[in-house]
Amino acid sequence: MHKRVEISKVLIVPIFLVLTSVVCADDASPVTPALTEVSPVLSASVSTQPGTVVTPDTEILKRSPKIDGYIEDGEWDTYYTYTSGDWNVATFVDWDSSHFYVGAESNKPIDLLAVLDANADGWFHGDENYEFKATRANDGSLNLVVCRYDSRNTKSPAATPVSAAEAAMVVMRNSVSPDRHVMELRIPASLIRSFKLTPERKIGFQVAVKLSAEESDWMPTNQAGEVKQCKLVTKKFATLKPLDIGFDLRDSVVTRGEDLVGRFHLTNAGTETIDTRYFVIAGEGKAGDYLSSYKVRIEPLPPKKHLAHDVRTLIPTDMPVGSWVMGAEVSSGDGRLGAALVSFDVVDPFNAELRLPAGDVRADVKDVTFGIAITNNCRRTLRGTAKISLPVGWELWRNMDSREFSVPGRSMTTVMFKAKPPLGELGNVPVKAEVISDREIKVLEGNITIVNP
Ligand SMILES: [Ca+2]
Ligand SMILES: [Ca+2]
Repeated sequence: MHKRVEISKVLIVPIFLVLTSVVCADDASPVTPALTEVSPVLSASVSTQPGTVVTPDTEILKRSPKIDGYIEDGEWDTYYTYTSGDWNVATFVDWDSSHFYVGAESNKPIDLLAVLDANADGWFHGDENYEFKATRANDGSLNLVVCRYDSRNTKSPAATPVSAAEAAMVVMRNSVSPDRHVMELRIPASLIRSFKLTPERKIGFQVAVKLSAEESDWMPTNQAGEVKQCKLVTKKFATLKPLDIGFDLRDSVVTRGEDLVGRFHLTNAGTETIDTRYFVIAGEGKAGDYLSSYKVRIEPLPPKKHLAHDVRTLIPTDMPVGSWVMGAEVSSGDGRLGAALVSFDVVDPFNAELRLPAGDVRADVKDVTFGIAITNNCRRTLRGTAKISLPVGWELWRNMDSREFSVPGRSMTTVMFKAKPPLGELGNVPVKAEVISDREIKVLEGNITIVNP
């Protein structure tokens, strides 16, 4: 009984608050509003005791927050929360295929220090070890300093500021309102050597905050070595035993206008019937603003019985590119039995890239080849038009400045154009291209350099 109560506290109660707003519906029919609070439920099991220790959620979920200085409901996943006296602070962390994200929200002005040991090797030496420090200036504005740990010629690791160009790769936005001080940071993986953001990767990470100006007051620690071993994940599950749940997506990458297809599973691993009544599947957090939600009634699940349900939801054309989360939760007659979170990526239907001659082009060449590489991210065939524009005087082969193309699902093609340079052409030549497909236009720009032979 004690165990039941404990789980109820972290899992059942918060889910209950969410689902009371879901109205009754027939089997598999769309319902609104979507579930929006599965994530706090799953991280609630590691939430912090007030004023004592900080226990972060070391499983970092794939999700793309919007870096605008405002933390919205369902935008981030909580790393830890901390309360001391009348100070309340929450820190947030997420990742996607190209960025690592850190955020904080406090009812008082704070400084923030994030430390990253990208290889999780515990060594703070070399260019996979970074520190991001946002401190308050005298006028109250925040100043971000990005440092790399460099051990060259030193006995202990020293954090050395990176170049201005590298520092500019990190984006920070913050906002201040009465009792609400928010900061959001976006760190590109390309800043950090060998930092490939992939599921199940382990990283060393810590985020510390402080109210005072004293360097010794960082909470929970000011020691670089005290990073937490964290894992980048794309799924989180919480269930009441003996129920097992699973949630698999056919593709973890979908384009706008396509269906996100998945399968939700339930297994009774116990010896008694579980009183399962229904489950809800919906976009979780901000994804709930874009995706339909479903409530499906089910029968109580006998011992050893397995149940699977296919899920299909349209990714609307206005859903921004990035990583999002689907949530699922199962309920019994008197409470919630389990919840799942699964990340997926929304991408453009296609990507296009100019392929220009590598290096300088000699003025006496017969012609120059320009390529437009088109990657179809959809499952279906993509058709469209590729156009090229060159400065006056360039002679395109057969005067052909546009070509139709067709790319099979999930593959790539290169559309080629050949053109002869005008006599005496030297120096920089701007090249412009357009790819039009699926009511989307991508404009590409580049240049080549013509030199004397
Ligand atoms: Ca935001
Ligand atoms: Ca390291």
